[in-house]
Amino acid sequence: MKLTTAQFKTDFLNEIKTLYATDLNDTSALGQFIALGHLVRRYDGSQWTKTSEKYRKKDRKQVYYFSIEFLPGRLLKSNLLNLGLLDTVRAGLKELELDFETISAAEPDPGLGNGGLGRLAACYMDSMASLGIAGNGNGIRYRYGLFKQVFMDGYQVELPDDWLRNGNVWEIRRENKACLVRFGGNVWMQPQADGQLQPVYEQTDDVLAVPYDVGMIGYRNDVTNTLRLWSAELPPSADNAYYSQEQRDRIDDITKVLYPDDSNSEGQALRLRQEYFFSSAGVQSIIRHYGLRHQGMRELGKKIAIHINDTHPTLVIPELMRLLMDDHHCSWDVAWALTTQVMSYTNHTILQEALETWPIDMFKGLLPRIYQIVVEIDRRYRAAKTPIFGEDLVNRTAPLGNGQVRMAYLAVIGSHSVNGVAPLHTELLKNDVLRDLYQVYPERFNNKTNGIATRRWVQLANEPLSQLIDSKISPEWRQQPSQLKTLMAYQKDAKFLKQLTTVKQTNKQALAAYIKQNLGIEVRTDAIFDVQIKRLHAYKRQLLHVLEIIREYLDLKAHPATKAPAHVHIFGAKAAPSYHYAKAIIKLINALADLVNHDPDIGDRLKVVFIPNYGVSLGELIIPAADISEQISTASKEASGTSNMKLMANGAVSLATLDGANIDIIQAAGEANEYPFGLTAKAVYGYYERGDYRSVDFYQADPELKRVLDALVDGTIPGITTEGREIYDSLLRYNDEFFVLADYESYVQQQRQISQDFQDQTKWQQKALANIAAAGIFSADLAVARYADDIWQVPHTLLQD
Ligand code: 26Q
Repeated sequence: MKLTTAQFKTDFLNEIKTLYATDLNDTSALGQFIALGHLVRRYDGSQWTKTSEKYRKKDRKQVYYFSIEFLPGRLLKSNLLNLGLLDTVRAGLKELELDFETISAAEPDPGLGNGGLGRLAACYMDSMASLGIAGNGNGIRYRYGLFKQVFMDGYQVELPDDWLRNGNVWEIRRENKACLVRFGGNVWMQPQADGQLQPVYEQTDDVLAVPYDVGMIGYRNDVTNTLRLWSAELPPSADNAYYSQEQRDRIDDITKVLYPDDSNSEGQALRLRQEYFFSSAGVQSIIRHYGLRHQGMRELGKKIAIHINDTHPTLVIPELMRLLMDDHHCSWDVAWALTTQVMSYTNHTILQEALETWPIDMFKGLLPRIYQIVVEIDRRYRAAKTPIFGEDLVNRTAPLGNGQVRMAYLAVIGSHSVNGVAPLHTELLKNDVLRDLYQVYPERFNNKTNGIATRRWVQLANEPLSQLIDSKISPEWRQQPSQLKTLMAYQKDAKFLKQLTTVKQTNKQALAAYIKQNLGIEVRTDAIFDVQIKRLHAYKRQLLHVLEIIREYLDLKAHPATKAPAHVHIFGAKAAPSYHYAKAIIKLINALADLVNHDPDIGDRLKVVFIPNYGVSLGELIIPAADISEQISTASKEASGTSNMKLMANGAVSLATLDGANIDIIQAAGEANEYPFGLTAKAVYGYYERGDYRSVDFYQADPELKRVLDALVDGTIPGITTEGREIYDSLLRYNDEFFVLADYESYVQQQRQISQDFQDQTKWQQKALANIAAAGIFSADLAVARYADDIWQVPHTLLQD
């Protein structure tokens, strides 16, 4: 949209006056942010309305992306960028003697997700809007987001994330679109005059689902889509009926807090209530919207697509069946055909313990009608497939088995498409986790490699780099990241490579200032910034990185004269509050940091920095400053990874195992421009099959490794008597489940290589450039375009090369 600086200033001052009945000098950064937010909402308002009208007039097929997590990050800057107003607003604020960055930092960062899966959903919302896809998000408006992490005595302590304390400028509460979600009670089927069966519900707990809509603004294309987040409230009947405090709490609890676990399905009833709550509310609202302009349900498959982001929203399948049969009087066969036509499912994990199952007794008690439908899905699946595939395979793959509802199987059976998130991951789904279902439905399986929103992760997070890129190639890359590949023409341009070093320096200075201010640690910006930012999990192997730091420390102590570039190891990671082992690793890292950072023999040559409370906003600060991207999961365990893509796009080189999308990153940027190491997935599976992995052998064969491991238990690192022993035992007594010791040597070798290569900055920046130039293929726009073409079958406006 068009806006002059003068007009913006007038609008902004008016907004301040209307909101606060005072003048600018009397407002805080937060107050200024809220005013700006309101103003942006007004600038966007007509575009949002027009988008819905346009979709309605053209009767466009709608995509609904169901996800129990969305991690959008702060929206002020990205909304301004996408509306084309960022420069105007910055200039206007400057004339008012205000600093845009300060105001922007006052925005709370909504932590409505744990990590990769939630952030992926947010990147895809951005891309759907930017590609003109009629895309809608559907999720939960958690009253409290992911906990805030602080360290006390080196231990993680969790504090509540009260992100709504000052309200949320971006949301619109639409109480007129609320609907009821039923839990518990009894249900029985009553025959009608026409012979049809109708459910009669008795003594249900009814919850009112109230939607809050947030605009998802496309990149300079006049499109604003909707992210709809549901909040649980008392039903209207509560106005004239008695609800005990306990009943009120039970309702409140449903959307009170995000589960802080991203790997373990513990079968908690509240989690199941959350899942059904937003699945049911979302599907009800879809069907109501569809019903407003269509006669009957025949066209449903042509007009809507529902995407299931991991198994958490799988109950959309029986819920749609319920609405089609009970409310719209479809037969089972018609309802089932429509449902499978509409649904598609993405799997994000191959970890067995992360696959969701629910005890049948709990499920039946909480969702009696949905349970009846799942029983019928199960019965029909068995009847149809047993003659073809035999009883054993069908028993192994049916939605009900071992007293459990198996959500992943239900998702595959009820969808027309199931995809993994990187080529290796998809192969492992077919050959391992979902191998039996792959026999039954081979045509449903496909890969959709993850992608990232380059707009947020490069254009916004790294403005110095973006400007440097603009000075060399056409700014088209901002709309079409695949154009970044044309940067390869500057591989030999010494001046350009120097400029890349300067950009990196600038970003490192910004991060160093944050570290100094918040942690009191001084780091050299000519050091290697070696970054590992992701959830703390044994399979992600932060421990392997820690062993390398211990090695570097012992090496510097033993050989003080060693000439090597300074090394700053940077961690950002939250542990699930109940994940004991992950918390022990956090304590270990903090204890090691204490030791290393205060050792006068070490000085500024080695630093360990664990930045607390890692999240989207800190990612935007850390990623542009990274030289090394640590992607060191045990091969086969990380479905894809997405921080690997963000770091690559910002010119970090990957120190990476052949896991998830690392494989594709290494291939895209060229092996010579990365530091691959470690066991392949095949080798890991080989160990499983033969059962002959013995971690102790590695300990005994390598005296340096032995010295490093002994440091965990011999007092070298003060303050970790219990944690050090636990970790030591996990590696040696319990045989090192994630093959840390098997990969140690090749990892260390690459770290040594890095220390050498970093000294030649020209060569180093050539590698960085190769990464930046190749990162375009991991843009979320491309990924979403492939979902649109292959799965959702909706048009989009992606510019092709
Ligand atoms: C399940 C049941 C009960 C409570 C919590 C959960 C739960 C919550 C979140 C299970 C899993 C998650 C999140 C998983 C996740 O983030 N997976 C990551 O998804 C990324 C996007 O595809 C991949 O890049 C990562 O490899 C994958 O780990």
